[in-house]
Amino acid sequence: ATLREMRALRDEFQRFLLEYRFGLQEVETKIAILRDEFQHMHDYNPIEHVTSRVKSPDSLTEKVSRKGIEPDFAAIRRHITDVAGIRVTVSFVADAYRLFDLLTAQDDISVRTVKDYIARPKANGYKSLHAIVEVPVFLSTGRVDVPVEVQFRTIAMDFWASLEHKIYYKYDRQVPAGLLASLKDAADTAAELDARMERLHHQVHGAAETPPAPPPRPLAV
Ligand code: 0O2
Repeated sequence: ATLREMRALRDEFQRFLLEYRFGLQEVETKIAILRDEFQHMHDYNPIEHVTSRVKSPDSLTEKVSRKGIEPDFAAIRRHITDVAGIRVTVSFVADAYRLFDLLTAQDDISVRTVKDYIARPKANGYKSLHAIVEVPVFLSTGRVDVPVEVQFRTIAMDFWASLEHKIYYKYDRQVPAGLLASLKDAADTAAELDARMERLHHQVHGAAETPPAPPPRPLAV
């Protein structure tokens, strides 16, 4: 490729990632507003911490090759929906669903897919509530709808997932059976801890102080 072509490719890649960064900022602001308003209205903060990342070029190219996706920006846009990712770690399981409901009910957000690994954990024990949402971003060139993967999980689920993630890569995705069984067992212990903490929380604060959950509604998927 000529130098001019290489520069054009670099610019296109930077712009590609920039759109995801903007999408992430929009969703981060929405989560921060919900947190601050919750604190103000209910004197209660359901969010322990929030982390976000735009997928690194390394991990993006690895996924493109692993999934056999055409290496062009349009195909990547279409098939890889976790270029922008935000992880919301909450205190209790009920908070994960409450925040999910509040975010996805906003009328500039559209929900593309939901994977409820809290209700249906993965075979290895992984739990989290995942949603791919699309958020509008307004650029000088017009509106783009950017997909952002939002993961909601409790501190216990996050603790488990971060250790499992390290083990998974340490063993290059081939975790020995004994270790897999121990991890599954640890996931059950984490779930038990979540249930106990939530019961304790209710005992201390009583149902009255906990903001009511929104009315049930069909998932928009
Ligand atoms: P990283 O390093 O966190 O970015 P796919 O994304 O195609 O592999 P799928 O079905 O499209 O899988 O998405 P899914 O199941 O919603 O999972 C996407 C993300 O959820 C992962 O991103 C992880 O962050 C997390 N996740 C899913 N399953 C597990 C698991 O078993 N253990 C742990 N620790 N995390 C999990 P990445 O890109 O794989 O990794």
